[in-house]
Amino acid sequence: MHVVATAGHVDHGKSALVQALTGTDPDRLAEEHRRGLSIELGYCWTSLRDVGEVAFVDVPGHERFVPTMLAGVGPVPAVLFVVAADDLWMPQADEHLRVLDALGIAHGVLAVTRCDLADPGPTLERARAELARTSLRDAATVAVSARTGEGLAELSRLLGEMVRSLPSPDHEADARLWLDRSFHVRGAGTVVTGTLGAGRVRVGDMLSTETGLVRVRGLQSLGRPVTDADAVARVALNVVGETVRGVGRGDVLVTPDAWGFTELADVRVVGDGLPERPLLHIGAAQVTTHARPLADDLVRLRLGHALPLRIGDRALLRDPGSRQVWGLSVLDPAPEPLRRRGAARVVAVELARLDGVPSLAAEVRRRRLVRLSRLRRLGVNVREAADGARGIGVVAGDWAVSEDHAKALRRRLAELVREHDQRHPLDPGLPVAEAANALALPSTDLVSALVCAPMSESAGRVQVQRYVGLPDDLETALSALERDLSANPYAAPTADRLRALGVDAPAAAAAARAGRLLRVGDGIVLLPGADESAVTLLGELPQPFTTGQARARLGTSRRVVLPLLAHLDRLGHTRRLPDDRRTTEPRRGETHGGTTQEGAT
Ligand SMILES: Nc1nc2c(ncn2[C@@H]2O[C@H](COP(=O)(O)OP(=O)(O)OP(=O)(O)O)[C@@H](O)[C@H]2O)c(=O)[nH]1
Ligand SMILES: [Mg+2]
Repeated sequence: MHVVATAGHVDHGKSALVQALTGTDPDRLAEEHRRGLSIELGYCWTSLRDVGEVAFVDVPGHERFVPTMLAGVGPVPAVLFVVAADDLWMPQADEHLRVLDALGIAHGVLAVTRCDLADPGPTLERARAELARTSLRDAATVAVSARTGEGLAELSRLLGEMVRSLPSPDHEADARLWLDRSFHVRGAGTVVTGTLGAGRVRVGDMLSTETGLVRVRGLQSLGRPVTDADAVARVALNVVGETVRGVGRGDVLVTPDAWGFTELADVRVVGDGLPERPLLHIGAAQVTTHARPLADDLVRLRLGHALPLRIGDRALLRDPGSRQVWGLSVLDPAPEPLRRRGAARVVAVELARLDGVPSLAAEVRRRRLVRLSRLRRLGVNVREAADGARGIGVVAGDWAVSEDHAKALRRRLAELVREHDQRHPLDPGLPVAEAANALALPSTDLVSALVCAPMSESAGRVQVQRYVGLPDDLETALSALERDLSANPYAAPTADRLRALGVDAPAAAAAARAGRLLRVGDGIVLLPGADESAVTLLGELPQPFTTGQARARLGTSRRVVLPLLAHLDRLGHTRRLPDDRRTTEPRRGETHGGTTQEGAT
């Protein structure tokens, strides 16, 4: 099934056209017939040749019913835009078009209707020019008359072509059903209807609301009882459960445990002049918000009530007073509260790097220590975590630690073990539980996963192998260097600093042999692993990158970056081009870029 919403100015012929296409009048209410206009959303369907069933959500055009229109188009991926041949380009045509553009709806057909009343030419030209400036620029156009039937066959053909070009929804995805209607049926109880945008619903399913669970007792699609329905679909659900009462338009039913309901979201907004309290429209929901600007186009929204949002969700902000709209994409539906001064600035810098495509590596890196189940609820495909995806240092059970954070934790763990052994020379080895505590880690499995040479774990304790041959004064010097470099990993100690610590060339060589220092060039030493993490950081630069860009990304000087890049070239991690720029080379078993959508098989 495909679902198409209508759009267009009041009284321009949307409902008449839907009726001509489907044989059903979308205006169900007596009041709608009396007043000759649509008030509520109308639902009809037909079967198109080579395409199958197409359901229409017919929206009202009157300016007072724009929120209803938004509930209608919100969850629907395609639109039939209707303009009357015998009228001008009107305000709600304009407003509806701005809404569709802000939502990024790119699939549509433009029908200039009532062509029995006037020459459709001028209207067609004007409407095409308006659409050309929006996401609907590629919409096919046709002149029709609901009265005489002219152009209807062509409209059906174009609609069929358009819906066939829609991306096919993922039936295995987690279900999210935005409700646009609820009513009571004697003998059955509560029935809710909505557009299923992703996933599948079945009779017997349990679904979550914000406050509890409901059970799907019966299911109808296009007026017929069915046992299951796959997205995209119009569905009517007979639901039972304690939280059923009061469920209606704007509520949402989702696969239990697969979504996070959030009252806070960091978003990227398109357009200027966002007021402090815009309304958020997503799916068929409308909630009040408080918008806190973070930087440029980045905003933190506090929602009037919680919604199941995911990274990459498109939505709309609207100022009902000025009728202005802003499109948004969700970057982070689970941000940390801004507690410290200057926190907003730090968050804005992080958000500026995000593009609304859920990325496991990026999310683990910015959150440092995170539950994979939490990331999954945000729409991140976490299956790659098991295969050691780039940017992830350690995975233990449900927990993932970023590469950088894992490195810092390992260093600190080794220090803790050495401190412990100094205090308790007869009882060497730090108990794993104590280590978890000292490192503020939520599970001892994480400690075990962090243990690597020169550390080892046995009998519930972490041991550090003693280095033979490294004199005590060199150990002291190395501790000082480890402290320096853990604060600033690419600021290699200067010759003066090394001299002051008594680390001459033979001492540096001995430390390097013992795996305690990494020598990347003459007199340039870093901590082991600094080369690996440099590759990760450089991989994030636009490729190819210059030496200057590499220096800035690593926050270091030419003195360090030149030998470091040469070292990476030698290891095959980077490749130097004839113009002296470089690219990072994909690590074995990995490809560049390429994120997989959640649930894709
Ligand atoms: N002559 C002629 N009249 C039409 C045609 N299509 C619609 N109409 C008339 O135009 C008027 C408005 O049609 P509707 O289909 O109710 O318009 P609408 O866009 O659904 O209006 P709202 O839902 O209120 O926004 C009605 O009186 C229809 O009979 C057409 O192709 N030719
Ligand atoms: Mg209508």
